[in-house]
Amino acid sequence: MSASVYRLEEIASHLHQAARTQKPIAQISTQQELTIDQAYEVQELLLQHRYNEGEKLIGLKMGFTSEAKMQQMGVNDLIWGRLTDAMLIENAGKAQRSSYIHPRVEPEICFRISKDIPGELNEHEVINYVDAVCTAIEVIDSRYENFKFSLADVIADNCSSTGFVLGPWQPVPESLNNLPMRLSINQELVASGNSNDIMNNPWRSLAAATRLGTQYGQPITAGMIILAGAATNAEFLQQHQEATATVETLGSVGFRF
Ligand code: OOG
Ligand code: MG
Repeated sequence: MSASVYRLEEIASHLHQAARTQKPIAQISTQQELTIDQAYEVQELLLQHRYNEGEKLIGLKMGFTSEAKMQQMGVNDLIWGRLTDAMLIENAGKAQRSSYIHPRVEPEICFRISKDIPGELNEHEVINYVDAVCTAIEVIDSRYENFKFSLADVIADNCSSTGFVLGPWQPVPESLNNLPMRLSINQELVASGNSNDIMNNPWRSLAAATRLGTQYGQPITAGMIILAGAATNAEFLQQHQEATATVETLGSVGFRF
């Protein structure tokens, strides 16, 4: 065990620099103990760096809402992170590979919030606070070496959030259950799942966001977008490759490096 003990703001600053310079850092958890609550404090401090540079909070993301993701990354609890306007990649557009460290892509469902959420809601109530849904790709890019982390590490790192692409908004369907979800790279299918893989019902992921948002003092307000979490493994995307995600009935979305 190393003797170095960093203050929470120092950790936030290291993570911010890692993202800005594309230079990964060692996991915090191998150097000092970080509780889950402290990790969320680091995340808030990290976002403060981004707000200070002019970025705006536009939504939240849920993570580890599927068995596939928990197994791939070796963790076992839900996490949530923050999305800013600077992370948005235009649908069918291009992103700079050089602004990432070791980016991975994953297929997701995204909710658009229609009115301020008053507090914790259940999976039936949340439907009344959403006016559109769409297929999305999340680009995750851990600031830790080898994309390896503990639960506290990844929370502190804003849950690997780095980019996201949104497909055309669709009216809220009768049900979000049992929708096949696919991820392709250069038109080749690399991962497939089902919306049921997201907590048996993607609305539960949004309900969990209202619970965790309430617990950690992060309001969910009208106009925000919420990513429900990936239904499949995330896949690395290389320079000049193109990623496409499809959720049956909701449509497709894509971008390239
Ligand atoms: C953490 C983010 C998890 C998801 O959809 O489950 C996540 C990671 O895997 O790096 O975004
Ligand atoms: Mg994700």
